[in-house]
Amino acid sequence: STTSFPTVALVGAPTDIGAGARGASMGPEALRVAGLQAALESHGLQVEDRGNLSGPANPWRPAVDGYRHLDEVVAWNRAVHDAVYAELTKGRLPILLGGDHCLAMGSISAVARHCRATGRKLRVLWLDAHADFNTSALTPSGNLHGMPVACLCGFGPEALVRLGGEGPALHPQQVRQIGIRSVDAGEKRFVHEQGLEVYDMRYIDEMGMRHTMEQALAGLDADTHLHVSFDVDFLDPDIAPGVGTTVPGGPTYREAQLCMEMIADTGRLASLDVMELNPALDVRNRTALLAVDLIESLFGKSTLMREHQVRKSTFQT
Ligand code: 6HN
Ligand code: MN
Ligand code: MN
Ligand code: MN
Repeated sequence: STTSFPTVALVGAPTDIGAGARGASMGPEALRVAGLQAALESHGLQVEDRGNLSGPANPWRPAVDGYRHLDEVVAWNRAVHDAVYAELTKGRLPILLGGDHCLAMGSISAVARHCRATGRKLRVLWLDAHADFNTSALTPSGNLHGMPVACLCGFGPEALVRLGGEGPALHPQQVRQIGIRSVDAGEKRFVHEQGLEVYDMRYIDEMGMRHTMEQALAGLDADTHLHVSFDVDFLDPDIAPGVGTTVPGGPTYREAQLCMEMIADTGRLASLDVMELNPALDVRNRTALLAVDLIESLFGKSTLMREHQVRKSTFQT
């Protein structure tokens, strides 16, 4: 039940420093306007809005040595790392309001550091149309929002790989990617080489979201910190147009709800990123409203399921 969640801390990171389109910098405010805090409170959660972090402006420059805006991306991720780590230390459940997906380097490096300090296991669910596993040699764009998973696993510039201290934050085996349908050619080879566990759209089409999530969530125990990194472009663009890098053929409304509900059912959610929402490309804030709806499910918004299960077991006995 929702009462088992710690106090939630909303941390806004209003930047599009790692993206290929401007506008994700307005994501945090769009999520607030869509009623995120009140929605969570309506399910009994305690929510504290920490406001927005600050960092360098977006200079909109071309790539240098395979990276766009590397210094600015480092500065933003240091701010995110420190803020998320501070919330975890206080026992809060941080929700990072992005901002583009490069900022997951800051949040997940903080989560990994917290897990090391407290002796907990870490599992990361990466909900995304993209694998975000490019390197400076593989990237077609130089945009660092296409590289966070690689950097977190140790493949990236030293300043980003070491955000959380010595050594990479993650081992590829701790990551489960769901909804993937756009991976660059070199990136695809690297994903296979590193052995990432990927549940792409073909897998979801053939096996269904229920089986997919059973696989992705298998093996979680009471000692596992579950981090969800939710790139809003995970969703089908028909229901979620407000993102910079739409890819057709994503999860439907019900598939996405089921995904969130099954995560909620584990009772292990301990930190969350909500990334890539781009209000400049949205239609009357509908993508933000949908994101809020899905986040409610992630925190156990009640459905008829419990009642249904009670009835089913009544019939079975
Ligand atoms: N995202 N693979 C493309 C690139 O430029 O590296 C797109 C990345 C999109 C990243 O949506 O978080
Ligand atoms: Mn903790
Ligand atoms: Mn992403
Ligand atoms: Mn994406």
